[in-house]
Amino acid sequence: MYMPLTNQEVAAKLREVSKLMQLSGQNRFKVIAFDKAAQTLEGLGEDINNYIEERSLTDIKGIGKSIAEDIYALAETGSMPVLESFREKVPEGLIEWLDISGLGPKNAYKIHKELGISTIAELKEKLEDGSVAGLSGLGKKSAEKIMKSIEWKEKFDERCRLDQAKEIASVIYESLKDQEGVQQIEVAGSYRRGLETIGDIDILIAAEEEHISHLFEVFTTHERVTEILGKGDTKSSVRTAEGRQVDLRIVSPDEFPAALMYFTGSKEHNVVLRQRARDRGMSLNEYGLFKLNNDGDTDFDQAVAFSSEEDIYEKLDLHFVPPELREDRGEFEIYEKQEELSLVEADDIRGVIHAHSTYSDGKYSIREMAEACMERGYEYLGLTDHSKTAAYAGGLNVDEIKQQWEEVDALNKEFEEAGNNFVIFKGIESDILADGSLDYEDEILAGFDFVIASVHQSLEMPRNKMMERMRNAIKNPHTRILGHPTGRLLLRRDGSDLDLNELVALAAEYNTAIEINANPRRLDLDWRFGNKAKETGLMTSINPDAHTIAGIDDIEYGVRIARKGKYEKERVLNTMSADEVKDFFEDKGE
Ligand code: DGT
Ligand code: CA
Ligand code: CA
Ligand code: ZN
Repeated sequence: MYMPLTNQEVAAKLREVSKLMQLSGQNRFKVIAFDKAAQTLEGLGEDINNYIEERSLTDIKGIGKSIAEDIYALAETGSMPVLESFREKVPEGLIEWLDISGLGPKNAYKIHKELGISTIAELKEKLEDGSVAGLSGLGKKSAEKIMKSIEWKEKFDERCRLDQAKEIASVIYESLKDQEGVQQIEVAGSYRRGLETIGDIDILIAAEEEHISHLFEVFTTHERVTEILGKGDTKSSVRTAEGRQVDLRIVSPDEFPAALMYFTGSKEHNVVLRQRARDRGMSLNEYGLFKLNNDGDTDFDQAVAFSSEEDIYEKLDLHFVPPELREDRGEFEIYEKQEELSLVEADDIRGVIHAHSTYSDGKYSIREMAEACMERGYEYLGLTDHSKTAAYAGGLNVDEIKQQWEEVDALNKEFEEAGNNFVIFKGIESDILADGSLDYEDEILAGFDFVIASVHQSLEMPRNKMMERMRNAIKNPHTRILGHPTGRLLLRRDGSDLDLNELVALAAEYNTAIEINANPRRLDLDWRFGNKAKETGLMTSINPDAHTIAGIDDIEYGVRIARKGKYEKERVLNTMSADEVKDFFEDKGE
C-alpha cells in the first residue's frame, strides 16, 4: 500500500518545500521546520519506510505532526500536496533566484510579483532597463549589486572542492599570519569543519584595533584578489582569481573564542549552542557569552569570562566538540557525556591501501610507489591495479597479474633483506560486473592478498538492480573492501542510486570495509552515513586511490571526512600494523 521511499528523496522534497515557501513570503518558522526536517532525514540512520509503515514518523526528533502527514501522503499517493500547491504558486525559474547573493527571498518575491518575471534572463533585462531599481525598497545600488552577483554566478560555480579551497585558504593565511598585531588566526567556516565542498572561505583574526586597517590593507591587496566586495571596520570580503569569495573578520583578542565558535558553525550547531546557553540563563553570540537580564534579554554588561572554545563548551555543559563534528548530527548527545571519541588522526595512518601502478593507469612503477610510501613513513602498500573489464584503464589480464605477483614477491624480498619495515600487499581493484560478480575466476581472486570491489561501469542502473549488484559484491567471500560506493564526482556527477544505510549495515555484517575514497573529487563513502557506520561497527579504510605519487597525500582529505563521520581509530583499517591488516584481509569471518 505504501510506495518505498528513500530518506534522501523525502529530504529533497522537504527542502524544495522550504525554498518555495521562502519565495512565496511564508512565515519563517514554517520554513525552518521544513528545512530542519529535511536535514534530520538526511542524517537518519534508519530506513524511513519502517517509520512510514508503523506510522511513527513523529517519533523522529525534528519531524512534527504536520510534516509527518505530508510524508505519509507522499508514500500513499506518490505526491506531496503541500509541495504541489507551492509548485503551482511559485514558477520554476524563481528557485534559482535564491542563489543570487544580495537578493533575499522577500525581494525576489517582490520583483517577481510586481514585474511579472520569473527567470534569471528576464531579471537581467529588468535590471538593465532600470525597472528593478524603480521598485520601492530596492533602488539603484541594490540593482547593481544583484547584477554583479548574477554575473559572478554565471561565471563561477557556487562551491568548490576542499582541496581547491585549501589551495586558496593556505596562501592567504600564510600572507597574514606573521603580520604585526596578529595574535591568533584561524580559517573558520565549512573549511574548518572539513566539509567536502566549500562555499566561501572565512578567516578570523584576533588583533587590537590599531592593527586592523593595516591587516585589511594586506588582505585586500593580496595578489590573488581580483575584486573587493566589501570593506568595513571589522569585516572585509574579496573575490579571488578562481572566483572564490574570502571573508576576513578581525575581532578583539578577548572575543576571539566566541567569534571562532560562531563563524565555524555550522548554523545548525550554533542554533543548539544558543539554546543551551538560554537554558542556562545565558546568551551566546559572536561577541561572547553574557548573562540574561530579568526580561530574558542579553545583558552585555554581564559578560561570562572564557579563554577558549573549550571553556565556552564547558559553560554549556559540554566537552569540546571537534570542528568536523559540528553539524548537529548527534554530537551533542555524545559530548554531553563523553570527553572525547578516539577519532582517527592523520598521524594514526600506517599504510597506503588502494593505489595504481603503471601496470594499469597509474603513472609510476610499483617500486616508485612503494618507495614514495616508505619516504612518507608508511609501513605497507596495498597495490590495487584495475581488473580486466576496465580495459580503458589498462585492466590486468591473468598473465599480467602473474607477472605483477612475481615483481611484488621480488620487491618484498628485497625490502626484507634491506631491513626495511615495509611490505606490499597484492591486491586488485576488481570491477563489480552488472550482476554483482567480480572480474576473475575464484582461483585467481584467491591468489590476491585482498580485493577491493568497485563499480566503474553502468552506474545508473535502477536502484533495486544496483542494490542487488552491491549486495552480491559485499557478500562475495573475496571482497574485503568496497571501493568508492556511489561513484559520485563532487560538483560534477551524482553517484548511483543506492540505499547506503542498508549497504553499511550489510558490509558490517559481512566484516567487509567500505572505503572512504580520499580523492577530494570523490570523498565517497559520504560522512553523512557515519552515524549508521558507528552504530553497526562498520570498518573503513582511508584510501587515496593514488594514480601518482602526489596522489598518496590525498589521505589527509580522507582523514577529515572520516573524522566527520565519527570513525574512531579502531575502525580504520589502515591505522593497523601490517600484520593486523593481513589478518583482516584473511578473515571475512565466515
Ligand atoms: P559555506 O560557506 O556555504 O561552505 O558554509 P559555512 O558554514 O562556512 O557558512 P557561511 O560562510 O555562510 O558562515 C560561516 C559560519 O558563520 C556558519 O557556519 C555559521 C555562522 N553563521 C553565519 N550566518 C549565520 C546565521 O544566520 N545564523 C547562525 N546561527 N550562524 C551563522
Ligand atoms: Ca564559508
Ligand atoms: Ca562566509
Ligand atoms: Zn576505482
